[in-house]
Amino acid sequence: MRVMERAYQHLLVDLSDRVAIIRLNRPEVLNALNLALVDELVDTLERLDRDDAVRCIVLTGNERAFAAGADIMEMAEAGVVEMKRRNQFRVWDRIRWITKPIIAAVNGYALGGGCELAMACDLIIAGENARFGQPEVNLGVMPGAGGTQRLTRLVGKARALEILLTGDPITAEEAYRIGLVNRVVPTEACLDEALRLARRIAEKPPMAVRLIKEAVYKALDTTLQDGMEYERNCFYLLFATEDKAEGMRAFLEKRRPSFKGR
Ligand code: DAK
Repeated sequence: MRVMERAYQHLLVDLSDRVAIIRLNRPEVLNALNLALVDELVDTLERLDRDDAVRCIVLTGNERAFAAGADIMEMAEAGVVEMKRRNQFRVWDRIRWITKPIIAAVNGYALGGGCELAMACDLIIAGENARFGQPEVNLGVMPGAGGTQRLTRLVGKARALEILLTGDPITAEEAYRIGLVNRVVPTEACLDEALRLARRIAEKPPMAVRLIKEAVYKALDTTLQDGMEYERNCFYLLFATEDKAEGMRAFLEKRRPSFKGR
């Protein structure tokens, strides 16, 4: 495992087998997402996205919390002008444009902005002790980083509204049942399971992985017909890659392909 040489304030970042691991690191406040952490996280995601040594990213917290939400201390005294001036959501939106797959490994609390951060990732592996929720309503506000939008798309109107209107957290099992997470594993196995999945994806041809991710997000944003055309053009594009030639040749030669990302 290579510790990525760089000074981080609120993150720990490692690289192993072409998988980057980002750990949120404000354990004293259950990884509450302050402005500095979100800035550092998004900058780091963008840097890893440009790094050819990285093919997949795992984002995690600790056993007690993935993240218990935006930092309430930082918002408590802020008025509307200050919140608008901070323009926090513009930073957050940049996560959407990361081209490499991001897997959230969630143990403990994933609440408010923490749940929104997990949903902004592409896949979620949950430990048995994970708790997902959008408790903003209990603070007199509402989600502001995708809680009403992504959650509704993921689990449907009725379930989303119950979670959003009560503010009550749901268990990992329930999150699995309603399609919010990919799978539930024992708490201590959560990161390993996410890494195992990430390493499998890291072996795949990077350009195909990238275009599959792009096309799936397109499906959430467009009509079926436009999405089908988008998919087809992505498919054709892959015929320009060396990895397509390698993948098909390896199949015909009955050997494992070795993808180069070209
Ligand atoms: N912010 C700041 N500090 C927090 C925090 C938070 N969200 N959550 C926990 N902490 C701190 C606690 O204040 C406590 O600090 P000390 O008292 O030790 O100094 C420490 O973490 C341990 O927490 P507890 O003592 O409360 O631990 P418990 O096990 O008793 O309870 C809990 C755990 C998770 C049930 C509880 O801490 C809790 O209810 N936390 C708040 C959860 C919450 O309401 N989350 C939603 C926040 S609003 C944005 C993106 C999103 C948003 C806004 C902007 N951008 C795009 C930038 C969304 C808004 C939110 O997320």
